[in-house]
Amino acid sequence: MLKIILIIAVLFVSSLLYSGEMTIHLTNGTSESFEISDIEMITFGETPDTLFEWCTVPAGEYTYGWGDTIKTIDYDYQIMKNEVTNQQYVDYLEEAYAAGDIWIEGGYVVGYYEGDEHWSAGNYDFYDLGTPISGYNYARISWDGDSFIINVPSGYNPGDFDDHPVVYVTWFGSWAFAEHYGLRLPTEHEWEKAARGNTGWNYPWGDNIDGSRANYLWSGDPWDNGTTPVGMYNGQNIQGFQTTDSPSPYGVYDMAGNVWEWTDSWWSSSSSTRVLRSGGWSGAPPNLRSWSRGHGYPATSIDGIGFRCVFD
Ligand SMILES: [Ca+2]
Ligand SMILES: [Ca+2]
Repeated sequence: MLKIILIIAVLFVSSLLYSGEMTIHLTNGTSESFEISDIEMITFGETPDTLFEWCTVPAGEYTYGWGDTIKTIDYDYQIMKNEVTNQQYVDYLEEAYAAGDIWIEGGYVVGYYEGDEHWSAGNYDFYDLGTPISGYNYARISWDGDSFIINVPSGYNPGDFDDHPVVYVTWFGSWAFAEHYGLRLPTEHEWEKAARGNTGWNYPWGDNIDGSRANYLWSGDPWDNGTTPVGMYNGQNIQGFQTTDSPSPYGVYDMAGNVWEWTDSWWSSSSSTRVLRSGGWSGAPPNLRSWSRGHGYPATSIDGIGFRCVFD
């Protein structure tokens, strides 16, 4: 409950800057008042632990690649329990837009990237605004001239896809989100360790896959074909569909399927493309193996790619 109050408090603080007192109404009918001075130390960008759910990946050995090579990461790190959702990305866009860090240009959210060994510093596309493609069940963020909204596919209601993973975000847009909150994108090694630890398994839970454990093409979930709510495969029955609890050895969800995930790694030493991991809703099960690699140019913006973040 304290964590929930703190999150709500952060949201209120941003709109009640410099006012003396705020009241939070709880769902049980009671309310609590805070002096702003009690909570003024809590600001966006400084409390990722309260804004997102995290799993600890401890230092140690892990299996890497199709040959299950034993490697070691010698530091602990935190990885998001779930893929970044549409609502979380909209929250970021609203804050970044208000701060002047991003703007709208040619149907894209555009912002500044600091540059690297392959891509010079400058302005890049962060997100391809638009509407969902007919026939597929995922949402897409658009700009209505005043704010960012989550466009749902036909047959759904506003809000239905708030907790689905964001798609159409570019590597630059994923990097910018991480920067905004003081986080970073995982390397593909950090990603794979978080996905299957030192098990050598094909998937986060074992060597075999079925539709109760992950979202892939025609996997039988209620959104075929499209995204599923993040963390859905936790043993729950959702809309009559029974899932099997399928976390990674460290408790991370959707490390196989739902959306491909950007990493901070280059495809090869000479490549200017970034590595993608996880496989997604539009692909076959072999793409979902923990060691499967994909890649894309960092400005790629498509319906099957999202991301999650890490911090040390
Ligand atoms: Ca599916
Ligand atoms: Ca995924």
